[in-house]
Amino acid sequence: MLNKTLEKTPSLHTLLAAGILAVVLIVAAAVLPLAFAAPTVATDKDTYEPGDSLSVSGTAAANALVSLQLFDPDGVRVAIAQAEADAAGAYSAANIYTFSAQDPTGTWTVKAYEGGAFATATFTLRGVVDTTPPSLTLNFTPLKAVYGKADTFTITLTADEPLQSAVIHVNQQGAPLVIDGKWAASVEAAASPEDPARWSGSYTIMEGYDGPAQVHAVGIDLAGNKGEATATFQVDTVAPQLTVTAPSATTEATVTVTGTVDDPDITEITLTYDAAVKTVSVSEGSWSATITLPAAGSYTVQATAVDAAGNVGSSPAVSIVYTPPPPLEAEDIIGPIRADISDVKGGISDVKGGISEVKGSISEVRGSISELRDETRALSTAVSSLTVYVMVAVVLSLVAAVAAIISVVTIARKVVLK
Ligand SMILES: [Ca+2]
Ligand SMILES: [Ca+2]
Repeated sequence: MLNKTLEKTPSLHTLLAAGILAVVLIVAAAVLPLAFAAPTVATDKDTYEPGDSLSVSGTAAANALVSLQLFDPDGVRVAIAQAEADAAGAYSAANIYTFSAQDPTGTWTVKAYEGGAFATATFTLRGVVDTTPPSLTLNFTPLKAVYGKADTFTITLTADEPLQSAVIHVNQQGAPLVIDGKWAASVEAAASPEDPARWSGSYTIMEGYDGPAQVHAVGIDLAGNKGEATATFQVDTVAPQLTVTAPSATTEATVTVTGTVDDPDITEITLTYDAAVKTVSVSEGSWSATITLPAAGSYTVQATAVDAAGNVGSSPAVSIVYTPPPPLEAEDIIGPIRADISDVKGGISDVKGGISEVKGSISEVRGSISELRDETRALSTAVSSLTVYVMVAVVLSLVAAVAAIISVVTIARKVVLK
């Protein structure tokens, strides 16, 4: 029994060996974490966005080399780096990766390997936070300089980014903004199925108003930023007013018709007189036309004009009764001719008297010429007689002169000879 008991009782050696093993295990448990510590790793932020750079730091064995690897949410390794721990086991690696807008958002992982062990850290990459309001423009289709009565057109709001919502309001000058408790001028805008940045709706001009209209649009981008845009367009729902003035009765087929139009931008009107149509130019709101009525009868004359917005205005219609004078009798034609012949005869008689007077004058001129001739002859005779007298006088003068010279010479000689 004793042997059996002894066989079942541990020996002193066995107890000693078990005690030593326990001590070694306790010591090993206390020492090993220091000698073979697993590395640690941490990122400098919890959340990054495109443009940010990733820096990590951690601990490892003193002076150990730490391998760092970066994995995106899909498990794709996108970067590797290395860091060296200092004597105290601390390491860091700055800017091991810079995130771009193309990087997938979500949970990323960085792993640090050292001495056959590794540590992991996770962080979040989110998209760029949009704080920029959308830039909006407004367009009208069809685009008109002036929109007229009941014109319907499309107002399109275009943004530089997709919009989650858009509201368009129109304020026609003078028109009520609210009718029956509803926004009278709101436009039901909807996004284009192909382009969430384009929203449009149709608008119908409210009748009875004239002048500029304002459009105000608000668009909200996907991040909730609000953009605004304004535009104006011109409204004219008032038809031009015209007058027409014409003689109520005429005996002439050709008559002059005049009138006015109140719209200073209208340059021509259309004049109708029954089936006939004539386009007439307008100058400073007035117009004048000469029309020829084709036959006797009563004519209805009316002027019509269209303004830039397409509004049509017409003058009141006026009547012209054309009654041509009765046809001419034979005496109506012969009588004036007879009077004309009589006048011509009187004229001829006057001409004859004139000729007679001219003849008398010619006769008188002839007599004068004859008298003049006689006087000329007498004058000629007188001149001839005078010529003889002058010559005799000259000869006598010469003789007297010679005698005088001879006397002087004779006297001189006597003096000299003495
Ligand atoms: Ca934006
Ligand atoms: Ca008008």
